[in-house]
Amino acid sequence: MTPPVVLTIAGSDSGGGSGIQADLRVFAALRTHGTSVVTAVTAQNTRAVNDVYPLPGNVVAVQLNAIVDDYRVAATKIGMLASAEVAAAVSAKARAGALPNIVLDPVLESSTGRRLGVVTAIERLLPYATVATPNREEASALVGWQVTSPADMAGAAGQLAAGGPKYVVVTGGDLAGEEAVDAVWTEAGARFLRYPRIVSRNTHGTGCSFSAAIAARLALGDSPPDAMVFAKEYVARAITGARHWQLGSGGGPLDQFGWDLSIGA
Ligand code: PXL
Repeated sequence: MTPPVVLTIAGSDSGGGSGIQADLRVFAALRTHGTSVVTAVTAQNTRAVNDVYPLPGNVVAVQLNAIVDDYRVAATKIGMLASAEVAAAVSAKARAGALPNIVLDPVLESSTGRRLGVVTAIERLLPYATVATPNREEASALVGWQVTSPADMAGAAGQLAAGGPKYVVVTGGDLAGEEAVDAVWTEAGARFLRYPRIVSRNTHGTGCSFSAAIAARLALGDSPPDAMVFAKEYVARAITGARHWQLGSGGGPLDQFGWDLSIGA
């Protein structure tokens, strides 16, 4: 059977843990065909993001044209938008209706504190997104107040949903506690996704993998709420699979293939 096509619009991570490289592994693991538009090249490893080079807007535009002129894209994940110029090229295609089922991961900072995205650039894309997946820090930057507790996360998700995306999940995996809690906003209101916390130093690319898994499941026909529930479980299993990996001296990636097909069965 021909697999559905998923597109990721994101940054390249030379270390292979996050960005385009993580997204394409997720798409492959979930039996979809991954296509990719590179928005920036980063130089990084498991210790730090050393450099970020946004690509010129026209280089992003020609990649987008090549994909949408030929493939029937079923869902689109948007990650790192490191310049206003890149965001303009992407939002032009979104406005034209060429990017279906957008899952927007509003990437602003690496876990090591390097600035990767521009808030105003992300705000341009929000109205076109079906699902947005900010973490607490990203949600705080977008709503303009500090999102701290799970109740705050639900409030921020609702506020962001009023500005465009029908579904918003604010991830709280960085909050202390025995469970990793995410707040989901759907047209039916707020709910929480919970999973027992998995202790691992290898969590680089968690947010990327979560949003990519949602996009892949949308492409396979899931409703957005089902896709979010699936992605939560998928990422938990991917973290579990890489718990004892030692790929570099710092925070390593997830095992995107460390899951089994029985999820959701
Ligand atoms: O975690 C967000 C992220 C997204 N995309 C790229 C990154 C990172 C974090 O390091 O490097 C390319």
